[in-house]
Amino acid sequence: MISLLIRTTLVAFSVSISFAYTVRTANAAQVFFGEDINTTATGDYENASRILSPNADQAKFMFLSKLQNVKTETFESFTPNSSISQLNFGFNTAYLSSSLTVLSIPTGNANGVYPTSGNQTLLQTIGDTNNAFSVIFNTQQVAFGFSATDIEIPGNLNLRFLLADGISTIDRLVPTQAGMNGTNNTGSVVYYGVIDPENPFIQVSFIRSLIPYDGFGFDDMTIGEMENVISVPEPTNLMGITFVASLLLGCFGRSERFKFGLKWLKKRLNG
Ligand SMILES: [Ca+2]
Ligand SMILES: [Ca+2]
Repeated sequence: MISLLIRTTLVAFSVSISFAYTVRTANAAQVFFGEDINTTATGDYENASRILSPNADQAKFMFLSKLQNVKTETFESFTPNSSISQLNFGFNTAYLSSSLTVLSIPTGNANGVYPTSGNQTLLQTIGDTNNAFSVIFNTQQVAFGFSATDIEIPGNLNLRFLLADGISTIDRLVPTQAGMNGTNNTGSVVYYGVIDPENPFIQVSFIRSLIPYDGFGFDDMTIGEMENVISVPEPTNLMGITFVASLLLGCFGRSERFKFGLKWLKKRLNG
């Protein structure tokens, strides 16, 4: 069973038509997605302007609000336009299965690719379909999020999570709408994040599913281990605690037993 919370912003401002949402699936995985569709290009050209990205920003905020003490790779510390194969997340590192270029682009954009933080972004240039690159982690992760620019054809980016057993995989399509029906939405912005405590993973592959030309830009990658996920009491526990609290208040008044009950409740909520 899937419960879906969708918030839609039809026209945030003239150049952004987009949406952000959170999905909680039955296995407790949470997916955070926001997209800002760029409509500033004219004709068939790659002449779009950069746009603000309130929906992608909101998805990123919602994703990060569920995590604590995580580090984000912004690609700002690398030598401009260098080829890299390692990402840094504080004490954690991750590796790229094939080297990619850190594109320095302080202003404007490169065929729709531009950074979402600072001046630099990770560029996956053109490649054959299914020509994936992977991010390989040195420890098991349960959270992964990133922003991307120029994912402008629906269904063109799929993520394959390799689970901790080294065999099982979960595929997750990044559900972009930019470029629907052939519209020129070059330079659109996306944030995608997933938190899946029940399925720790050791690798995420980025798979181009459709059109092989036109580069993708990636920025602000965040990873999280189990200890980084902010836990909240399960609804059933909350119901139980509320029920016990009602009993204490209703049946015992301000007796010694009531004080003991309050102590127990406080310990439970703090623990
Ligand atoms: Ca950046
Ligand atoms: Ca483009």
